Amino acid sequence: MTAVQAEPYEFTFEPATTALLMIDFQRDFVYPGGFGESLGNDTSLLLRAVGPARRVLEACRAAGIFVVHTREGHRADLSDLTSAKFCRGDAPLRIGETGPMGRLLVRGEHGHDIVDELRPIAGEPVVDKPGKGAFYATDLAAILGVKKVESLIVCGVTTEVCVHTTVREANDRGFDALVLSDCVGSYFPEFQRVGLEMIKAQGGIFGWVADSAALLSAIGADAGAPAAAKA
Ligand code: TIU
Repeated sequence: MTAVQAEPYEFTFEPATTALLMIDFQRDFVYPGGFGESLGNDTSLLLRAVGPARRVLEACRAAGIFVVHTREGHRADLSDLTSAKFCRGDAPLRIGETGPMGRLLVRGEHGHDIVDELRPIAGEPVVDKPGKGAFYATDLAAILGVKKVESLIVCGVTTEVCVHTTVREANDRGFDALVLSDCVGSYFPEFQRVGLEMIKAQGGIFGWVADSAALLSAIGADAGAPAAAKA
């Protein structure tokens, strides 16, 4: 068992039955010109999570921990986009409309894909999800089941939307989830703070929270080491 200093108390996991879940690190959320900015947000707040998440990704790969990535988005014909989702907000550009990185949140478009720094490698499934939660209308549960995963280490964006929804769903499905505070990001500093508080409150009502340094130290990686050069 590996033990991580976490809140509200130590998080223990068996690396062989653990997955690193990288949620929605897509250009559409993290960079200007995408879906996130079209909703009126400052994307630089999300970019801060990419460096720490990259160190965790590389350390988990080196430790042999299974990695799964998710992407939020829709079919090109938008047949899986509900009006309940399409109509949210007062955005100048909506899902499916064309911005500088292609059609917003549409699969196959440049903006829909994962940022270069965190690009998946062979053996790391990418789960395309039409909703906020990663279990809704996806095969994520099947993939984790085949690998006999019991514990999740979670990085991603945004903290209070797709990360929260997914971690709540994971808890209901019986997974223990550790959320890494500096590897998740919100467009709203207040939501980042409160979102993390909510996970670990009430004795860890639906998860644990630690920073990436605590995880890296637990798996024997050096938190201070620079991330390896881009492939
Ligand atoms: N808007 C926002 O905060 N998030 C999303 O729309 N999706 C995800 O969190 N991935």
